[in-house]
Amino acid sequence: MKNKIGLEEHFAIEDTINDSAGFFPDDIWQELRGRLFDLHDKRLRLMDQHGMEMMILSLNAPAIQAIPDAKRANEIARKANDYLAEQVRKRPDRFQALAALPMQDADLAARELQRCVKDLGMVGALVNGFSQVGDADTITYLDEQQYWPFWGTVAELDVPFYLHPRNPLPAHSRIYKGAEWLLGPIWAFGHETAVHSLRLMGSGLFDKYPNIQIVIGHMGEGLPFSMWRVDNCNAWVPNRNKYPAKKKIADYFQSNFHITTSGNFHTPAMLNTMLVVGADRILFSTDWPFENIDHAAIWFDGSTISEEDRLKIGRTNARKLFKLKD
Ligand code: GRE
Ligand code: ZN
Repeated sequence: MKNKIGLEEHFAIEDTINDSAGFFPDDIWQELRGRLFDLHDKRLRLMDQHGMEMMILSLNAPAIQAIPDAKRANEIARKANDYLAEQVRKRPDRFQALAALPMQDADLAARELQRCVKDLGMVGALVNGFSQVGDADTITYLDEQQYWPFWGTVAELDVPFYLHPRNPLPAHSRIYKGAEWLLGPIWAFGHETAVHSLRLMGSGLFDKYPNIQIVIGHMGEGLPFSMWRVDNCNAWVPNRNKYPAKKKIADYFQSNFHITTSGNFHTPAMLNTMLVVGADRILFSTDWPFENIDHAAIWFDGSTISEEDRLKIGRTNARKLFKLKD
């Protein structure tokens, strides 16, 4: 398929590059490091080769979310956002941008989002899971009360918010001790992000701001497969595990979430996701540079879905969601 758009596509700056080391052997890391810094060279060549018109770019992980000092987090976020906006200005036909945000301070985050959308022309935000705040061991999740005014700004600006994975802190990773191979994108990323998404769905946030759209990657971080059970678990037991939100969890999943194919190039998973949320809420992405553009594109272009759905997932859903102009 020609003219695909991807929206989980990363870059890095000097201040954040080392956050992506450690997930890969040294020789692969050398390649990845180059890919993260590169925007206009190999990246564009591969996009051309594999029918990708556009990448909606975002900073690597966990980056800003792992800078406990709010002032410093704000400084690095602004630096990354200014750099990204400058790069997008060179090729607005091929690149658009998601803002990095200092969630250590909800007010600063709201102001930076306003600046990125209104002054820099960004089309949304991408945040890497929980944030470390004040010290490295104190963390916040985005359903917590201090973030509700921030979500008001997201709703008012009407821009999508990508909830991207990060690893749980070592202190919260006992389950992975002795089985460290499960950390990162293999399993821990998805688990962490799925629970964070469920927290948002159950919090009542989407009752207050019904137009907010959260985007999650990796074909929904396991949630499409598990969504029925979340709402129907032990259906014969009344009044248990109550949450503040008004509706069934699946209602929010189907109304307030979009899902990308990043790093999960598997047709059965995509078909399941189509059955749960519909083809209008699924969007092509690669997860470059951590996954390969050719793996994503060759799989997607040949996947057994209708051409109508391929066009939606590959392109038109993204144009609509991010209000991309011609
Ligand atoms: C990602 O951001 O998507 C990512 C990492 C590290 C390893 C793999 C991966 O940050 O997909
Ligand atoms: Zn990613």
